[in-house]
Amino acid sequence: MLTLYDSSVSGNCLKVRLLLTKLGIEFERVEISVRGDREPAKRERFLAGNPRRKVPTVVLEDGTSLSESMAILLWFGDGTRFVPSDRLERQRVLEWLSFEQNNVEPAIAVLRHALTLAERTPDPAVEAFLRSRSESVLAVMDAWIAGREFFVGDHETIADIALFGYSHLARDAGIDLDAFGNVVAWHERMREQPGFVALGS
Ligand SMILES: N[C@@H](CCC(=O)N[C@@H](CS)C(=O)NCC(=O)O)C(=O)O
Repeated sequence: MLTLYDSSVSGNCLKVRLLLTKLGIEFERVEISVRGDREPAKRERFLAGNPRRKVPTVVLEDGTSLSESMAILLWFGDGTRFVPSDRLERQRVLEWLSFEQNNVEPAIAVLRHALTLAERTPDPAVEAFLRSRSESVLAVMDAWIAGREFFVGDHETIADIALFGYSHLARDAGIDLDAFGNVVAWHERMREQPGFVALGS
């Protein structure tokens, strides 16, 4: 069975749990604290096969380790309904995966972490900058998803799973998510999709 080095508070890990669950792939979860080294022995085992030192990390049955949520989504999603075979649709999926890593995650995930998980409160200027960045990325998403059911094509893909990971946690980052009604409606649609799992479950 696969092992997923996981964190129940991480949107990056949720992305991987969502896809594995939707694909019916069984996995064993090993919870790694993202707040510090509370269980040194477990952390040592995790770090031994993990050069990037981050969760999520998946270890396959043969010991091969996979990291970076986007790359893991592609690894398991390729050849399934979650990654389009059409070249242009695949391109669109990759564009949204890059957007998520370059824009959504560095704004919403970092602000959420600073406000809810970090030991020190952020500098007000940094907080204001991250809030403004978060609102900008949500505005981009809101404009794209208006009049669409999903980010690419007519059904859920790994682009939706990736973007859901942190955008649905924007309220934890103190963002008024209701200002982005199309995104909120898409979040509801995502919760209705087969195999949905919530953060913390
Ligand atoms: N770009 C990576 C980011 C991974 C990442 O930052 N993971 C965080 C949890 S969300 C982590 O491992 N934090 C613990 C640490 O840095 O020690 C991905 O998408 O998987």
